[in-house]
Amino acid sequence: MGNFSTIITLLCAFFKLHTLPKFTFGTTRIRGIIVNWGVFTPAGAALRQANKEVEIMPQIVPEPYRIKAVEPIRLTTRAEREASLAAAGYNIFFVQSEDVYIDLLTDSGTSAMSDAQWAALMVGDEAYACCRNYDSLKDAVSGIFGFRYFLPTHQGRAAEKILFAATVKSGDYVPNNTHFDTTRANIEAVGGQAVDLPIAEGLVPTSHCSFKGNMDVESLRHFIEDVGAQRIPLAMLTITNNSAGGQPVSLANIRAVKEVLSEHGIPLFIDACRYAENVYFIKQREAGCGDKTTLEIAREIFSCADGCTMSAKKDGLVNIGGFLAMNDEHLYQQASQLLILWEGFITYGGLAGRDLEAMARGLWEALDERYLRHRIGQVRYLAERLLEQGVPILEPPGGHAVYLDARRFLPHIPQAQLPGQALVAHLYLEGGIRAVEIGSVMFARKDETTGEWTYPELELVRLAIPRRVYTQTHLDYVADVIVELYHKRDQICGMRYTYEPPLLRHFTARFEFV
Ligand code: P61
Repeated sequence: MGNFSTIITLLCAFFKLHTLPKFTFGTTRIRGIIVNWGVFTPAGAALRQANKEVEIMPQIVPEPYRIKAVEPIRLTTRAEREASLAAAGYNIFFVQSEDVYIDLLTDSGTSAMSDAQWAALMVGDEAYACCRNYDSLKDAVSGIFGFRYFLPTHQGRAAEKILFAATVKSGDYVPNNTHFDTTRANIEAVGGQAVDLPIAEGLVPTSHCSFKGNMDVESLRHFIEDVGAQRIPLAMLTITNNSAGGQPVSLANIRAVKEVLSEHGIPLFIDACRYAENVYFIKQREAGCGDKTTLEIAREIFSCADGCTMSAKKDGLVNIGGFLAMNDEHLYQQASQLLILWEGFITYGGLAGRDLEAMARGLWEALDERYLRHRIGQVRYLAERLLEQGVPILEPPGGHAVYLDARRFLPHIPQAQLPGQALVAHLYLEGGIRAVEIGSVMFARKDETTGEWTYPELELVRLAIPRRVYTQTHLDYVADVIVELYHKRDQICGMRYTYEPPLLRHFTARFEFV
């Protein structure tokens, strides 16, 4: 049996069985490995060829850590969950954390710190100015990112606020592959316009493309010609591209974007929240990068940029923290003034000394290849378990989350009846799982004069996987609950608002079932 299993594993690795679509021949699960019999057809052979550049990865990547501290979680009864959700006005943001069994609301600030990071808290130097932990963080930032200057901030959006306040004025434009909502809001807050220029494949839920998070370089070129370089104080690239499903951006795309911007003297800033996950995808998928270390790839990425914003709550593996980094001395001086005004002195930026130390260590840990292999493997494992049972998701899975495609999951519910929100409610009722709607509740817009609604193209439910927190068994549980729900999807009905706030609706709206 051992030999048979090894042969199957090697065959799977060779043929990339798990990334191929399911043919009529169907699939069989053998010791955790999915065998897709369709690969033995001529169509399968063609797809094998097409998939050659995508990485080969076994389905199960064991945890590269063992557990030293545990935090109890409890699966409540169905009746308890019904009461919790009703008390929360059917808005998952208001459900008490202790009433949630598996919390996949976000991967931001929810990581488990390592023993080294917890130990770092004890060497926190809480001096107001020039604490030693600032130096540790400086070493990590210059060692990995390589920028000449940096300023710590309490989280990513604080870095964004300072950057745009210092660079963007009313009437300016900031292009990006896709802006995250805090980035967009901070640009708009100073009168600028945030412009998304993703590649076309990035908007198609089932298109398989190795770097679906890329920016459309030709669109960028045309955009600069149309509005004029003088109205673009900077451009950004978000890696990985969160709003487009956590999809990676290639090194070639980063270089091409930089080249176009350089022709016009426009600086490039990277939204680096999930840069380490992006690095791993580059190492796995981009020609010529397989033999490079994660650190070498990171250095290459940031050598193309003039600065970055960072929410260390993601790939800094901390519960709070961030920074703004840049090469331009004048910008550094301006940003320092704003930091002192809004966050704190330039050596702590709104954080305690102990937070700076934990962040410094977390930044290095996030580049550990064994950690990244497991991390990306977890997301991929959950995605494959769902695809295997025909559950519609955004494909291929990205770096930090699996996105359910609510329009295909619940085709009988029109967007006006909020299918994503209904799915979120039922995931909680069914299994105590907390996910987040990224669809009509978050993005639909109402024309105030006609009262007409415009709905977003994608109606998604994000299952974000916190880093180093949940085990394989937890993910199996999540997959089982979703598959069970999928089998009885016809019984799920839509939702409507009972309270609809004017701004950032998803956080505070209330609902009821139709
Ligand atoms: C998230 F519902 N992301 O994905 P901060 N850039 C990028 C992010 O993903 C990001 C930030 C900047 C979150 C948290 C979140 O309405 C929401 O440290 C690509 O959170 O300030 C954050 O970093 C901002 C979720 C934020 C939301 C705002 O879950």
